[in-house]
Amino acid sequence: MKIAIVCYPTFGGSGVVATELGIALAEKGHEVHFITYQQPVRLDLLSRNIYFHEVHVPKYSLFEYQPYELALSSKLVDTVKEYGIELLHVHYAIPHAYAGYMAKQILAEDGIDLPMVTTLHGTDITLVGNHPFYKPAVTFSINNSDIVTSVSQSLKDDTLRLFDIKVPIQVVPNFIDLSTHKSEFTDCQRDLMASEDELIITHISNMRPVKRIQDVIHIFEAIQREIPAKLIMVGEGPEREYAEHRAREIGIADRVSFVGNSNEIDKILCFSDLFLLPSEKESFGLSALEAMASGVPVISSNTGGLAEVNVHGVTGYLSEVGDVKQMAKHSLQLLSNDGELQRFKKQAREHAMQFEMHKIVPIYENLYESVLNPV
Ligand code: GMT
Repeated sequence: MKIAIVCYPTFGGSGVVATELGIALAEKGHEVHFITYQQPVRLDLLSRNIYFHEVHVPKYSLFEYQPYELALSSKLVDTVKEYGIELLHVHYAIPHAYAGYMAKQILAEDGIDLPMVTTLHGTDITLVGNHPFYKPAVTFSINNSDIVTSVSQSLKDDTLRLFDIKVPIQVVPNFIDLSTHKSEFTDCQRDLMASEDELIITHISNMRPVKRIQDVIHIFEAIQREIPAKLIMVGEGPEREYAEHRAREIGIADRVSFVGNSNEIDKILCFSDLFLLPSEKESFGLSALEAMASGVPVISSNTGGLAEVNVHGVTGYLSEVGDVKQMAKHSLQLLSNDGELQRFKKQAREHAMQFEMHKIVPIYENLYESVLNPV
């Protein structure tokens, strides 16, 4: 199949999932065209069957807001015509499904049918898309997609509750390539980050308010009072500065490392003992799955789809959003009992296998087939 994938190219769950899906499809022999404004961060362009088409938005001083959707729709039309693309898969409804719909209509004028698969990822539904300023356009573009998928049952439920949806939504969970996440913990260079007696706690996110990274700092503060430990904060975002300030204010700055965005997530997770994800909202929690795949138990909130990924009492623990005290208690329970910690590490990795890439990618392929060759 010749497939166009539209996604956000930056660090963030939806872009990561879209990129990994494209790579997996290309490895299976499909021709995959990424169409976005920048090369996706996890994309290696030297792979076979992979193309990248950059969307340029020419700046014009009349416009206070440059029309990205328009440029994206035009790029889609041109790329589909030039490469004979058969199917479009857009990740994150805003504005991708809307731009995709426009491209579909323009191509239809030339007698070209371009089926569109829209994957809903989270805040496109629960936070941004739900805003009255966007809602009619988001509802319209979901209802006019040929196939709609959501990354968790919880996100599907939210979509049906918040929007007037007239088409079926299929749940296709996010996935992980387990071969890139090592299962043993001997060669991870943990001495780079901590001394022998210290445990390593990790948080990875794009540090937006929805991630509640101030909770991460407070949970860690309680942990390190009882147990020698270090906290590694991976990612960049608007809340980082405040969290750094808070760590200094409560006197734990020397135990917290903010390392910025990283392409070596698997390396960092390899030497981590516990992963913290106390988010306000999380439709799936890809970073929690990545942690589990590396055998790192997860202490998380119980919002959205997190309970579909992190199993309470098996792969980690879940608490109400904002219940920092209980999250710290659960963390200490695990970290202070090595037998228990090892058991949870093993269980986390085992559970992550349910989301193994080779189980999930064929679901997308079957959906593509069903729309290209309906019975
Ligand atoms: O940051 C992104 O690019 C997407 C991001 C978001 O804000 O919507 O993440 C969402 O999609 C991920 C991949 O499907 C999920 O793992 C995240 O849980 C989800 N984030 C939220 O729902 C807050």
